[in-house]
Amino acid sequence: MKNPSNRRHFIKRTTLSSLGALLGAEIVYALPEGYLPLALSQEKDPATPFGKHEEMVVLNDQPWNVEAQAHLLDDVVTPADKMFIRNNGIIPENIAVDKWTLTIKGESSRQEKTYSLEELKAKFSQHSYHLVLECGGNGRSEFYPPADGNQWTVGAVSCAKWTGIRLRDVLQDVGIQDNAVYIGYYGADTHLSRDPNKNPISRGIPISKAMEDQTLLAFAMNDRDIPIAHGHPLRLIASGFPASVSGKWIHTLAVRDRVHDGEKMAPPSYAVPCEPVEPGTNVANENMCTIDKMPVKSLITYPKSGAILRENQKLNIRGHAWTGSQNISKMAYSIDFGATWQSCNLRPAVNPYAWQQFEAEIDFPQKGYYEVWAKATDNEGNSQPMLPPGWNPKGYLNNACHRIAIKVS
Ligand SMILES: Nc1nc2c(c(=O)[nH]1)N[C@H]1C(S)=C(S)[C@@H](COP(=O)(O)O)O[C@H]1N2
Ligand SMILES: [Mo]
Repeated sequence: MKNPSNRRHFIKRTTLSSLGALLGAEIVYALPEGYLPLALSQEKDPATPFGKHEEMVVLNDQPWNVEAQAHLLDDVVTPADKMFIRNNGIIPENIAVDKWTLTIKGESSRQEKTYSLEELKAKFSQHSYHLVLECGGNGRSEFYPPADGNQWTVGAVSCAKWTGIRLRDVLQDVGIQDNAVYIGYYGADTHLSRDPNKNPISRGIPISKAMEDQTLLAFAMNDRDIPIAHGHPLRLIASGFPASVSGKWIHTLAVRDRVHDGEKMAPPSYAVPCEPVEPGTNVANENMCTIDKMPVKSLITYPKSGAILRENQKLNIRGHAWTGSQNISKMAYSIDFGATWQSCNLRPAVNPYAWQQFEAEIDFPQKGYYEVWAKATDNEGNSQPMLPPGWNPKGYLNNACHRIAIKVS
């Protein structure tokens, strides 16, 4: 939480020591400092924000930034209550759905055109896909020297079922000019300063990404209205890129003849050094490149880190793997800190940009402490490093292998 009081620090420490009792299980790993599960918050205001699961972790409440823990992400389709929230500004209030409109304009749009939500739903064919959204800063907490910003651990990722119309179909209906290079979004959230002339964030996607089948203007998530925190009533979804391009509460799209220049579009936002740098380097903005595709990554979602087994008991692990490229081709695990790797069973993706499920049955050679590490490889041959790769000033793109602690006693 932001500026935690001493009192809260004290409460946190004492409650954490009884975490094992609370969860009804022994734990090997304690939670890192500054990591406050909703269940342990003594100041639940409001009760459980946005109806989130009580083990979701609040990293900031001004604006709201809430992450999952690995074991909460076990479902193939992430339910709303276990989906991370990342906000740059203040969530819009009193949304009048029947009056909501989407306007397409910009230098490279053939016309300015406004649609009501009903028109969009009636006029264009609807499509549903399972789509991963991962914050570009997921994993930031592992970089050293540390980077400012929300200290996401592993839980700023989700894969929900999104339903909407294709952005491509709408752009074709409006008509875009040959010199169009980028689509910029504008959402209805308010800047933290409450200055109505400032946008909290206004990013976007290159035209090639806008034209993909899976790039949606979504109005439903998991077969219901999109929850307010996640962009109700209309949201751009462009999976495979950092989730910051998937604008929430969208009312306007600009068809640009240049790279969009909205808030948090230019480096250092969502950008990394174009050439690798040594940790701690100050990098000039002109030497930073905007992130496009997200890297290959995976998460062990069962069991929860800290599980304790009996001797000779086999362990079934499972989780998900995903990539900003096409798909995952190989999934492996190690119980000897990467000395040897064994393959996992891997399921195909239900559609491009959906995460893929893996599982394995593990035999431990003797009693003791183990770490199970998981490593995904995608169709382009990219795989995950065991350490946080490519230090960068803003702490983006940490796709290091996930690991869990296991005790065989
Ligand atoms: N309008 C608007 N869209 C936004 C944001 C925002 O603050 N305002 N945050 C972005 C970022 S940085 C991320 S990671 C995702 C988070 O989506 P979620 O909160 O639905 O998980 O939304 C993106 N879209
Ligand atoms: Mo993000």
